[in-house]
Amino acid sequence: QINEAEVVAFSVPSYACQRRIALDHHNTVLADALSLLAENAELSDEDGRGVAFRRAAAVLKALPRQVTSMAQLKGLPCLGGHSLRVIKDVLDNGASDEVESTKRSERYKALKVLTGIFGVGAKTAARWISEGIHTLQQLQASGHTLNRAQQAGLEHYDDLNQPVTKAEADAIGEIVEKAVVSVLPGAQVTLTGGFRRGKLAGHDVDFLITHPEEGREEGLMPKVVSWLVKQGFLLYQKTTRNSYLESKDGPAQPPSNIDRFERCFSIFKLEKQATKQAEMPEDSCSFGAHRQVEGDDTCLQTDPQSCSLSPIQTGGLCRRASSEEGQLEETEPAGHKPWRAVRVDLVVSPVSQFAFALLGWTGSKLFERELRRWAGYEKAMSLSSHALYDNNQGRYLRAASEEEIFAHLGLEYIPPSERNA
Ligand code: DCP
Ligand code: MG
Repeated sequence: QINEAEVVAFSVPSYACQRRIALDHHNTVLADALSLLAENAELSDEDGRGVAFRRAAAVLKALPRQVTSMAQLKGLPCLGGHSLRVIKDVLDNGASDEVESTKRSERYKALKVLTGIFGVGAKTAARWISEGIHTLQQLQASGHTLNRAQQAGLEHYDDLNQPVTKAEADAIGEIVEKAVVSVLPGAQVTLTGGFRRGKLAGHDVDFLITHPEEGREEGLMPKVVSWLVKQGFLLYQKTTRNSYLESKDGPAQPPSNIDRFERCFSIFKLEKQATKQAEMPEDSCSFGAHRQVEGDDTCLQTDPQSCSLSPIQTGGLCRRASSEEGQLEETEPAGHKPWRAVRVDLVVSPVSQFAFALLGWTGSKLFERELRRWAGYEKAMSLSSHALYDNNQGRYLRAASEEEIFAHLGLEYIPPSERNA
């Protein structure tokens, strides 16, 4: 019996950017439950509710021990009534009815399937669902005209819904590096996004490109892209222009989360041989992170729980683990093509903005949101992936490193591996 009066309540600072959140934490079940509700809210175009659940999950991720009683949560920030009900349900019954029924709901499943198409967001998916379209087959039969991104998304659907491994990210990094130095010697490529935070898998690979001499990076993206196209590395690409203009008097544009760097959304064609064997963990079942035997992709994992393939690919089962007596089975179900499609984002930044771009593209998304909220509400500053503007002083604050930006913001420095809010 727990004497509630003796329970020591946890304490956590209000903003996620004040906390150190490693990938591993003590409350996975609770955080996963809240994250699923956050995802469902985001897929339903209810971003406000989504953020509330993300913040609640991020508080649980920051706790030093597993939560065992509601009393421990007293006084913690960001835990609203709805989140507390979900937590209580999980603590009392082992699972939350709301989470379980959401997972089973036709609408959630259809939203997952349709937004799994590159180029399809929550709004488009909702429109299709209202027309009775719940599956890829129904979408194809509907005769809807898809844009170029969505066509590519559909064409490479299975590949793009397989998690990208660190080994694959590194293999792509080598190609991007080669492309970049070929067209501009001295230019530098940095891996950002989830992989910079130490994640072992991601939905895409994010790179930031710069040159140590200001201005030399101008016009770099089209050159890199045409090098990659010429070498046959791109299955799809769309480049957007840099439209950011910094004025001396203040932010040239109202503070916005939308980046204005030269940016390329692409789909890479990655030869499977290019993925280095040595970097693959042997005990993992995520696609690509398995042992290669005689040049074929095979997985030695027999526990379906450790398979990170999405249920879309596996129909809810790890295909490899479902083979008889855990026999080796090939990963690629059809075609045996020697390559796979991978989503890659490239961003070019002038070196004067590099630290801001690096901080802005390392994530997590909630960590970024919280940094901007901290800057605005607590410091009267506007932070973007380009600059930091001090509204009180009426000037931009320069920074050559992420450490300097945290210092400007009056925050303790948090390294990338602890920004997994
Ligand atoms: N980002 C941003 N604004 C955008 C797009 C991205 O601030 N419009 C930032 C926050 C993200 C980072 O860039 O953390 C990379 O975006 P991803 O969507 O690739 O997110 P992650 O890399 O963190 O996750 P994943 O592992 O799923 O790729
Ligand atoms: Mg990413």
